[in-house]
Amino acid sequence: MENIDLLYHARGESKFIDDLRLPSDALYAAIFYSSTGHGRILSLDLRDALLMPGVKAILTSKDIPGENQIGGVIADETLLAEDEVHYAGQPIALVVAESPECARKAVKKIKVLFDELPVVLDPREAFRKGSFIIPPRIFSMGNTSLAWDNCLVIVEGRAETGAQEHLYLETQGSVAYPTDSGSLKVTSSTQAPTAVQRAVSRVTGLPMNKIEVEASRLGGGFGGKEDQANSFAAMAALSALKLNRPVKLVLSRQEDLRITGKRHPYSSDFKLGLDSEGRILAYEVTFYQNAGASADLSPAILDRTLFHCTNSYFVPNVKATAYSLRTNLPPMTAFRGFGAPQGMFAIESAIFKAAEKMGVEPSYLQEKNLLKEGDAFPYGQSAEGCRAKESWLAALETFETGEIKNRIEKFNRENQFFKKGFAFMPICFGISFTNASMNQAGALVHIYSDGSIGISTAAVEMGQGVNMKLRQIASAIFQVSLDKIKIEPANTTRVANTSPTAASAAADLNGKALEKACNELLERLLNAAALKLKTEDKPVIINEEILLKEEKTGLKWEDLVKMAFDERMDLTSHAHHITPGIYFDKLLNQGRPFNYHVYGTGVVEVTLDCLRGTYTVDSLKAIHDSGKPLNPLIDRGQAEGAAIQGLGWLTMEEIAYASKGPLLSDSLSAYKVPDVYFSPGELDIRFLKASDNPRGIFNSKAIGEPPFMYAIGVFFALYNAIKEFRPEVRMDFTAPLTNERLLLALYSKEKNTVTA
Ligand code: MTE
Ligand code: LUZ
Ligand code: MOS
Repeated sequence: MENIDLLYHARGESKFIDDLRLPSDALYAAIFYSSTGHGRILSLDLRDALLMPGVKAILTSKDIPGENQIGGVIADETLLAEDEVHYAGQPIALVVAESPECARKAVKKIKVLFDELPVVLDPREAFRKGSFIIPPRIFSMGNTSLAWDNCLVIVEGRAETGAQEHLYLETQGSVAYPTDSGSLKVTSSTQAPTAVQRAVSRVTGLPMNKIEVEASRLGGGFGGKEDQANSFAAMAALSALKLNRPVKLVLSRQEDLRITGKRHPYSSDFKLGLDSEGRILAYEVTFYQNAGASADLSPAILDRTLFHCTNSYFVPNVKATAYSLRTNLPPMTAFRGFGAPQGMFAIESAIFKAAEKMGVEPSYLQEKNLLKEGDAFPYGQSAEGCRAKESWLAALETFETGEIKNRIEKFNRENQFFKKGFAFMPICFGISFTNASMNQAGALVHIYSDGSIGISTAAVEMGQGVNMKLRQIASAIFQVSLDKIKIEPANTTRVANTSPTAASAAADLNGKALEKACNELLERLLNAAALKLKTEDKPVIINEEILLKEEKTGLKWEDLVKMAFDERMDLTSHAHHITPGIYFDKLLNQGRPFNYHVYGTGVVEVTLDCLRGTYTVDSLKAIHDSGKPLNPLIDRGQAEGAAIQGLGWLTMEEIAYASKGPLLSDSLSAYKVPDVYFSPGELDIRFLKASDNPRGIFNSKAIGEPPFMYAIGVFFALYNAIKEFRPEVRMDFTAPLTNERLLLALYSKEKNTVTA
């Protein structure tokens, strides 16, 4: 893979926050956090901790010069607790000391007394108590109450999905440096430098122009650093400002696991009605989102659940209600898919249940109801350039699914204690921040007098390859080699007022801004070349050479740049891009929120060991619509990584909290993610052919999140395998489907099961 970052990673040369060499006067912070899920702070005793040699200060909410507030969407989150704590892991105080070890030792000496208050961990219980983060959100189309009468089959049920830990390799962290004139420079492992800048400004009381935020690269973010890097940067900044020394705060793995929020657990009720031919006529669904103790990005995530509640199906009558509920868990946050996986899991559960009742295969219903060109989504937008059916048919043909099914049937006839299961998983994912104003980006391009190029955008490289894609764009426009192009770290002093690297849209948004800035410079250079060559015709650049009417002129890229410089031309350009034509009415819940949709069809095969409750994912295959991929190898890596991350969410990744709130799965011996042995035996994701996307950069489509959802097929393939062993079983749709749950499904005499 031609991706310069990978070389640095492989050689251990890439610098992450914890690798930064600090000045000798640097100090280190550690967080003292709540050990209980809910309580009033009766007393906080810092004396022993303050007496420790090396401890410079202990900061509490009283030391905050600005606002003790970091809530971005809703102002409901303190940086440091005041008199009450609302979740185990909630930061209460900051110890600043001469070494990280000293700071952590001192943290252990802090004594706190709580008056324990009732702890609510379950979103339905929070619902009964009326603990809403925001008023209910309802998307509707048609009229479901009238439609039920026309349905031959109606199924109802419940779908549950669990939390998920981001497990980025690099934990959260930040270094803050006091600079000239009361300013701060903050380096942060963040997906959102501008959000960090705002949070630091709010907490310190400094204006944004006195806070420079830089993000060089992340050891993964996966959404976990879209909002939640803010607090740790603000803590480092607060400490640096108070002590007037550089301060580093990097979480240990256990601190990160305990303090930070995860993917939102959801509990959902569904009701699906179909006609005699299996056409879906109506769908009602209610989502109970477990938001944790404060809003964070929950409202936006709730919206995306609603946007994706019908997945890639056309449903004429829909009523989807969503509640965001406050509980005593760490604030849940963005995670690859951003609420869509939870919404899609519910409708796939409903379809599975309907298929059971009708005695057909789920794939029969899935295929029958796929979106067609021009079909309306429940939010008013219609499917344009719809590739739902196209990818489905390509999957049937490419993977010879008929053969797979025959092979599986034969296997299941011949084996008593091993059973195979199979499932299709179509996906449809909308590209754009659902908050229209966030769909903007800037790019700053310098061509230096030696012909080398420096590019700044707000795109943060976190392993997804966006830097390589940006270099490719500039290289294609200027027709210069990749090694002439450097991507600078995202920095708020170079590109300001930016959106996070999120929503899979970084290459789209920043790439489009970059394209515009490069084209402007190219235009200037070509005009200069025409002047020099004394021609009315427009020269072109190909492979660093200037051509006129397809003839070489002898002028090379470097000569042209040098000449333009001598002519005192501006070799810098800045451009701003906004996604055209998107809008959304938040009262009517209608509009055109997405620039375009990504489609695809996954195909999954599993083998279940019915004695042990263990299984292997034999294959995960998909035909994925990535437009005309900017970089097919990077996109394949993204698709494979996303699918495996999804696989973990649905199967082995189980987060457990104690009844008072503390995280039980707070180490990597208690929380397992898929490794190479668990990965599908065959992982074969191919791109849908000839599928240009004029709305994307260079006809590409966003890739980061959509393939995550293929893994939902694994859940239903496993259910099919269980049914082969125990045909009468009727189960809840509860993910993750851990080995324990599988064994219960295979053998439990009790009703862990619900009847259809
Ligand atoms: N890939 C790697 N290696 N590391 C990451 O942290 N984050 C994912 C995805 N792929 C992530 C990743 C998420 S949640 C998103 S939104 C996109 O990358 C963001 O980057 P993009 O907009 O450039 O696709
Ligand atoms: N972040 C956000 C996202 O603020 N809005 C979104 O729509 C979104 N979608 C996916 C991932 N992050
Ligand atoms: Mo990704 S959840 O948009 O950071």
